[in-house]
Amino acid sequence: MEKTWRWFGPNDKITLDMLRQIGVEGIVTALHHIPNGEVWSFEEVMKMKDYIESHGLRWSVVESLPVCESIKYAGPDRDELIEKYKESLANLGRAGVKTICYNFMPVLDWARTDLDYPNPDGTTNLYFNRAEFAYFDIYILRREGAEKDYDAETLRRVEELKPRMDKEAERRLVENIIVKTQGFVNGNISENDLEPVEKFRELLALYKDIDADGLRANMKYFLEAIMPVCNEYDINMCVHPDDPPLQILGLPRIVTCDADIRAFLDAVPDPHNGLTFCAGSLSAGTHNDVVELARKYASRTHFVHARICNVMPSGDFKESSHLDPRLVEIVKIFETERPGVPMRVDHAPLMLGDGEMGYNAGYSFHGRMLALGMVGGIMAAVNTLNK
Ligand code: DNO
Repeated sequence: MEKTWRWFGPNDKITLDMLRQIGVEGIVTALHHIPNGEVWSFEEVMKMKDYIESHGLRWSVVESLPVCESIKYAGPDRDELIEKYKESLANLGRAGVKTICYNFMPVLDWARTDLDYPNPDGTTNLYFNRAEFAYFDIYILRREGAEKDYDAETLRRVEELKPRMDKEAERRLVENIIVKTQGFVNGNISENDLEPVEKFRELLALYKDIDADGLRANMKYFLEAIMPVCNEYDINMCVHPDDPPLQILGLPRIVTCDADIRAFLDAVPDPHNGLTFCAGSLSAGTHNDVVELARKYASRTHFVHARICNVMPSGDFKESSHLDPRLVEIVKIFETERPGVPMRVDHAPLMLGDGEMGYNAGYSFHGRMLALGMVGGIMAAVNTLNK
């Protein structure tokens, strides 16, 4: 696999020169300064590409070219937005940047309740506490009928949590779930929003009449519309699975399991319609056998996210080590079947001063560097043993 790294542009504190020193070969980035829905002009694309190349690296993957909400819920301006999306794709294609990661998750891009959960060894991790998430849903968002979506044990934990949830604890939860995890990925809510919960409620309301089938139809509509451009420029689209791969907040979620993946691949049977194999997202659902999924969908995978989660009996989950045996198997599958496919490590712990650096949640330097070393080691072992 090609060793890539998610880099957030020239303002990222982690520089391209640093990345070259640690064995990164390709860059995963986006034009983060261009607002969602606006065209990425050829000039802007080339500026980024030249900048990356002037540092001896290549722009391997776009993560993400964001799909606007209005395309997802089929708003009145969706055709206009799809035309703009096609223009951006054509400009990327002309520039030779041909692997595009995107997601089709309504409203929320990814969800965690804790961004610095302490580990016994002094590092910290991202963490998803199901009871805290349910507390957010029931008592902060006050979504109608929310309790019905949780099992009795989770509801019991929510009540246990309640006395500890003062204003500060609530503010932190809001910040983690809908601000800090969303803003930097071109999400809907940014650090500048004064009423994030209110804005979030309005966004959720846009989906009140859309079920999974409705969302599937909208995804198919979008993919069918862009496939001619992908064919013309040989662009591979790779959808990121829903993170976590569960139904949450009453929203439809359609990339959560084997059947979902099969459905969107079959809906638009074009090899350019593919998958970002995010082992971490898929492993956060106990219904998924993530190694089996890797085996099954390697041929339709155009981009790999190397990380993996441990799900506890409570439904809480946490990132596991990049040396987890399941990840070793997955690396082996892709290294054998898809040599050269871009791979980036993801969501590594904060360690050795990472915490003070103000990095985007999940995107530490030392933690990711160690993870890249681990995954690189697995790749080298697989290649040696395969000979
Ligand atoms: C979080 C990421 C996601 C991912 C997007 C792709 O760390 O895995 O934000 O980039 O969902 O569109």
